[in-house]
Amino acid sequence: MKTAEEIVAADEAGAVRDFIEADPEAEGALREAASRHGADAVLHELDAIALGREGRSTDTPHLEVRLQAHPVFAGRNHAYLMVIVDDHPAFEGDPRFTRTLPDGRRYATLGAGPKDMNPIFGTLVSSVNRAWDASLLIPDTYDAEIQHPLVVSGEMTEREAVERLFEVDARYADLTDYDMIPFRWSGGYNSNGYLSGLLEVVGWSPEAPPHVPGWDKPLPGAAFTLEPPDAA
Ligand SMILES: [Ca+2]
Repeated sequence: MKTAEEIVAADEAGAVRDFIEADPEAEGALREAASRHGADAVLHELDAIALGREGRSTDTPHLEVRLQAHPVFAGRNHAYLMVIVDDHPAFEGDPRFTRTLPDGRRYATLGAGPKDMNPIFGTLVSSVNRAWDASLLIPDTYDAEIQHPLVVSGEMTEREAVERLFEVDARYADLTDYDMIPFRWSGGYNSNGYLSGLLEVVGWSPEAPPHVPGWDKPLPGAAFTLEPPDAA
């Protein structure tokens, strides 16, 4: 276990939670040392933990996860996620978040679709910042902020919930058969089933957007089994 001085010297935000859990009495001393040394990342983490205890947004600036949908054909919608990190220090210089909203906040999207846009005998692939998801030119027919239940209950930070989404997405092998309109008896899944499956694996069960065929056939957890890139 690291000491408060070591954590502050390295400004190591990732060590703060374990430190406080091991010795709750030492939180004040850690905060005092972090203020003295200008350890901004540690102070930020301490604030996030304190806010989480009050059941409030656990990250500053607030990280926003939005479930969105845009029309694809015949009044049917394609669902995807927009993750808005604004200028949150944990995502500074993060290459996933280079796009900006008109108000300047940075975002990335998570979604899936048929490989090479070939819906016939296709393969379902997921990507960060798919062109059609990340584009602001295609108007959304649905847009709702969603919050992970464990963030609401103060057991997880917004940042953990967001990182978990990207981690699980990266574990999908992009090899499942694609069905534009999946049936229970067919072998494939579509972009909506990808998203409802991803959310389910991460422990998230938001209300479905309207007119999203395939949402009720979530890609099973067994499809998200690749070794995470870090562990390889
Ligand atoms: Ca993928």
